[in-house]
Amino acid sequence: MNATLDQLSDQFGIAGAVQFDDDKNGLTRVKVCNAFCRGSAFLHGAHVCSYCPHGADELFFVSRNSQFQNDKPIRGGVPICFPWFGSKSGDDQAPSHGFARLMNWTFMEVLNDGEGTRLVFGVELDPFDVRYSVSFGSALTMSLEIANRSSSSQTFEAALHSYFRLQNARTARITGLEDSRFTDQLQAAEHDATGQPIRFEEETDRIYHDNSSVIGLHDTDAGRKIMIDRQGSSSVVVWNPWIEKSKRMEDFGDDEWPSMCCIETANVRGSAIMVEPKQKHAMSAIHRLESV
Ligand code: TA6
Repeated sequence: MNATLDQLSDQFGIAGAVQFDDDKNGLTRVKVCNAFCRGSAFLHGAHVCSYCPHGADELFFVSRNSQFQNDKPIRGGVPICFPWFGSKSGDDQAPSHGFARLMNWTFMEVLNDGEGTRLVFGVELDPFDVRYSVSFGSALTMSLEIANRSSSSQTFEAALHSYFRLQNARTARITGLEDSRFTDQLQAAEHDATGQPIRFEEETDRIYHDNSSVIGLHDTDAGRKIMIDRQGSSSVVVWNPWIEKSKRMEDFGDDEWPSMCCIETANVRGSAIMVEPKQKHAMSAIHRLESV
């Protein structure tokens, strides 16, 4: 049984720093404001939807057409893809990107100190116990811990599917992936490293493999860059739907593709994780806004 809004506010609310409310669709949201930033996340999917350092613009993109319903994923922010990525092999009825982003997570803990505000969410997705901590500070740190509570080894895929807001995807570029081979998901083709930063000139849907570099998203027209550091992740997914795919997504505006891109901290396909019985695996993403 999930806690009511009053129970959440009584147990975890901190005046002026951590507040709970229900959005207009009835989804419970936790809002954070501290010396570094403001932000928010829904208990639905443990879905971070906002991170805005004071004096800067919002980091994340959320579609104006996004649905905020219990049985739908939110289009934007940071959907959690788990325990599989994309379609589930052998089960065309399974939800895209797994169940985690469709579930109502339990709010478990809050810590508000000189470093910022850390929220902890939890959900059980048999045979896994999942804990997700989100720290809103001078950077945004998201850490997904997967515990295998079964007596046999288990394999899963996971991704923190961050939708970044861009002034202009046509002039943006992504560094840190120049030396990594990648799979083009659109052509199902394997490619060697290009040696070049990524630029968006068409629909782009790529899984980069064996990469542990710091990724830089350079939003040239906005004069800002977002640095993405990762721990426990060796895949990176890069996506921009471009013109035609945007038209095919009902929860995404036809004209929104220049205003966003996804760079996803992941372990997918050949980097899927096997966890031994009673063991855990943690994957973290740190997003830090810098001016250029
Ligand atoms: O991360 C890229 C991707 O796998 C794309 O293929 C696209 O489908 C995107 O995820 C969004 O997936 P969703 O199920 O949220 O529509």
